[in-house]
Formats: sequence, C-alpha cells, structure tokens
Amino acid sequence: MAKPQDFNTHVTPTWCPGCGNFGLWQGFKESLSELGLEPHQIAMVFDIGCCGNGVNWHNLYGFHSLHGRTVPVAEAIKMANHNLKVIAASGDGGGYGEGGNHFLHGCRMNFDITLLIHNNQIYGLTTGQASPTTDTGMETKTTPSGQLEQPFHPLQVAIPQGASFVARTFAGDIKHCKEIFKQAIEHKGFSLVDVLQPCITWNKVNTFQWYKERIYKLEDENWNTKDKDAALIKAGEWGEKIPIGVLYVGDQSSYESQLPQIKDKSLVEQGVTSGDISEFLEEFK
Ligand SMILES: Cc1ncc(C[n+]2csc(CCOP(=O)(O)OP(=O)(O)O)c2C)c(N)n1
Ligand code: SF4
Ligand SMILES: [Mg+2]
Repeated sequence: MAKPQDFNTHVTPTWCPGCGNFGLWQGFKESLSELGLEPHQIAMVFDIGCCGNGVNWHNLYGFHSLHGRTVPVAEAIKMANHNLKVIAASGDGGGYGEGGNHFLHGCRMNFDITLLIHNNQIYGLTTGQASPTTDTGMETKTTPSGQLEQPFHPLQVAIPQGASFVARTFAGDIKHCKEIFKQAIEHKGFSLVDVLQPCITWNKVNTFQWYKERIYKLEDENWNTKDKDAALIKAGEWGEKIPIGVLYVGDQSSYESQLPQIKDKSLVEQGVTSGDISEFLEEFK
C-alpha cells in the first residue's frame, strides 16, 4: 500500500515556509494512502497559481491546466477513463473567478470528480490582489482603500447549483483535511471541498489564528448532511463563526455512469485511438 510519502516527487516545494498549503498537502497524501490508492490510479488537474505549482511535487498523473480551467479538463479525463480517481485542484481565484462559469456547470453536471479549492482569499502567486473570496473592506494591492465587493460564498452557490457533495475544511487541521478528502474522493459525483488555506505572505487578515478563533466542526453537532435546506442556510454562515465539515451529500448518480455511450465502458476501454488530425490543424496555420 502506498504511504503518504510515496506521493512525493523529487521536487522540493516552492511554497513559502509556513504556507497553509503544506498542511493541506499532508492531509491530502494521507487521505490517498488511507484509501489504499496508488499513484497510477489518480489523475490530478492543477490550476495556475501557488496551488497549481504543486503539480511538480505530486507523484501521480498530473496535468497543469490553464487558469480557471481545471474542471472541464477533469471531466474530460473522467469521460476517457472512469477507472481513474480524478481530482482538480485550484485556487480561489482560478476556481471561483476565472473558472466561475466552469464551477457553476460542473456542479450541475455531476461528473464523479473532486474539486479541491485552496481558498486563501487572495491571488497568491501574483502577489496579493483581491480575489472573489476576499472579504469586504480588506485592503489589498488592487483594493488599497478596501474591497467594495461582497465576497463569493462558494458553498452557498454549490448546493442549489447541484453539487452532490459540499464540504469545507481547514489547512491548519491536517486530520480534518484527511477525513474530509477521503469522503470527497469516495463520493460518486461532483465533490467540492473548500479548504481554508492561510497565505502567510499576502493575506495578513485571514491568518491561522483568525480561522482558529472562528471555526467549529459540524460533526461535533451531529449535523444531518441530507438536509439540503438546512445546509444552504449553514453555508451562508461566515464571519464570527465559520462551520467546517461536510455540509451536504446528495445524489450519487454521476454523469458518466448514465451516459449511454460510455456508462459501461469508458473510452479507453473501447479502444478509441487518436486519429489523423493533420487536415484539421491546417486551419490554424
Ligand atoms: C486567464 C489568466 N488570468 C490571469 C492569469 C494570471 N495569474 C496567474 S496566477 C494568478 C493568481 C492565482 O490566484 P489563485 O487562483 O487564488 O491561486 P493562489 O496563487 O492564491 O493559490 C493570476 C491572476 C493567468 N495566468 N491566466
Ligand atoms: S504566496 Fe501565499 S499561498 Fe503562495 S506559497 Fe506563499 S504563503 Fe502560500
Ligand atoms: Mg488564492
């Protein structure tokens, strides 16, 4: 069985020492190990950003996508090969901003993919501009007199939009990350995990301490994950108290398990090979 360290490559992470991404990463590797998965059984699509740079130090089938485009690439991989566990990893900027449209439709299509959002409430890699989840009033490079816009509430959008597994965890709690990731990966449908991930370099407001003072665990309250209406209300809770855990679990009949052309055999099992596309490419010369 693969150990967490078997999912490392020889590349040393370039994340800032102390970044929340390290805890998230550790929880993620432990979840893969405990699920009994091997590197060759996982395809992971990475966005552009600090989160996305992780493609270089994850030992699995990695694909470095374009900014905001992880979801459609992950869906395509799942269509091609149902046997792979398909995971998309994105920042809050890529996942909810540039990729907002894909996020909406990914929720309602319900492919069996897992979307992990490294939500640091900032554009990290480009050195600290406001992102969709930046809280109102926060001063950033692009909002020097304070963010005027309302923040995007991903869980509150995902639930009515059709996502069938909706959860939040905190990068400062590795064990919690691991448990939530395991459930998300096992779920047969579109799983969103919004990970509160402190960026210690560019976000001096939403720090580890800031989150620790606010978060509480739904599992401590015997939360009923089947109550969609209650989940929607809970998803809007943000500020003085922030719930983490699994908010909602719905229908597990994924898109690819119902599409007649591929439901029994994915494309790779049907022996579909790449054809000659040279004529098509002429158009772009
Ligand atoms: C379409 C597009 N827009 C903008 C950029 C520039 N860009 C690269 S990384 C980045 C910020 C990424 O922020 P986020 O997605 O939150 O990830 P983080 O770095 O915070 O992990 C931006 C704006 C890009 N590469 N492509
Ligand atoms: S800039 Fe922020 S999110 Fe990016 S690696 Fe550094 S601490 Fe982490
Ligand atoms: Mg970000």
